[in-house]
Amino acid sequence: MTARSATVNPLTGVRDRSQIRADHSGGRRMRVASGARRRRYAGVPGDGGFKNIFQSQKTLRSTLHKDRSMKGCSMQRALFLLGAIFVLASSAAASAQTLKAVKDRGSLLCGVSQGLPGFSNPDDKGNWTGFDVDFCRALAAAVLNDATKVKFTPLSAKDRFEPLKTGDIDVLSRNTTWTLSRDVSFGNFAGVTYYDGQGFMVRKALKVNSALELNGASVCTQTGTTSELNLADYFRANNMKYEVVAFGTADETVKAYEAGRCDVFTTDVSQLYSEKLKLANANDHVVLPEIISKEPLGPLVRHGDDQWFDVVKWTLFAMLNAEELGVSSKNVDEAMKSNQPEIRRLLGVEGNFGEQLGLTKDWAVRIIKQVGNYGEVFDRNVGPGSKLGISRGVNRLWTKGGIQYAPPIR
Ligand SMILES: N[C@@H](CCC(=O)N[C@@H](CS)C(=O)NCC(=O)O)C(=O)O
Repeated sequence: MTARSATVNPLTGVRDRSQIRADHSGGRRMRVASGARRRRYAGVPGDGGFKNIFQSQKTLRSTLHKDRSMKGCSMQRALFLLGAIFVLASSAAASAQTLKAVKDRGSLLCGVSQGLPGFSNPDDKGNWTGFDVDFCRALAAAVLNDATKVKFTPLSAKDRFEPLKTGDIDVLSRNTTWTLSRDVSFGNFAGVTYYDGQGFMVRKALKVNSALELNGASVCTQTGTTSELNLADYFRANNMKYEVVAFGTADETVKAYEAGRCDVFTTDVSQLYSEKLKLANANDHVVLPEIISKEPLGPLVRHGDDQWFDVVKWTLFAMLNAEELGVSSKNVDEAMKSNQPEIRRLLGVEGNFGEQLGLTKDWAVRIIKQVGNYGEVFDRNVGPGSKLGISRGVNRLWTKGGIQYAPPIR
């Protein structure tokens, strides 16, 4: 294998993806797979799901059009169509009122993963904790003035999108990668809470130093994820053979890997670090240096509800802006007395920004006080001082060399 160059990816402290690309074009000897056995992938994870209301209305319009051209259209049919229009119109109205529904209910319904330490995991007392969990807590603090008023629904990768459509959850905060097809089919991504990338974990005993040495390996992964799709791309692009062993839940995937049913475990790198904590002998395993994809993870809301979309977006932006302005859970009361205009606007001392969102003046104060700014949430759950020990990398603020950047409050 060619010697790897030492450029380090700030995301994970390992080699940079762009460098991997450069290496590929730099004359690396490709393995040529003879008769590569490949699984065919039919489409995006969970694809073929539901249509949104806009699509349904288009279908309805074309139905109406055809109907008009039909002679002898019965009264019954006209009534049926009118009824259908009414149902569509009222479901559009319902989906546009999530903020009101959350306020009326007095709790937020938040979809999370089924158990991913550092991101969303119940503790010994059954309280949900983690980075994705804290985002929902921040949202509840902003809307309900109580970060504890959240009902968490654990969802598998494959089943995570449907509950958003049916209204069983108000927001999906579950290490979900923002992709074009998900954006079109499943809802609106409210931003990127965590910039991630996909990696590989292997047993140290295999003495593998690079993903490019994995020709012929069996790889464990979870169904309904971008990981499955990227895996196929990566091995194809590098002319390597592999066998995929896919499972419906993270626990099954990790157990299978630990039991030796596959040589490699692949998912987003943050999740590799998280799942590694579940292994009996974590030190016997190593995360390989390659990052094979972009995985911008963020919260997802239903299509057709701009007000709620704004509330979720600005909850994230408030946390980022607070960090940028040096406002934290520890000094927020003091910061209220600041004469810096940006701090005054963030904390509702000046302007009516909370009201514009359908909240109250002190919406951001509540987020910061009850949950913390972005940096506090990162450090507490996944940062170097936590069990996961992930360096901030590209998730540092843009003012600190990273790519986390929030629009201004004004
Ligand atoms: N970010 C990727 C992967 C997400 C994913 O579900 N990864 C698995 C990797 S183990 C996971 O987090 N499982 C946790 C669970 O099912 O609770 C995606 O959106 O498709």
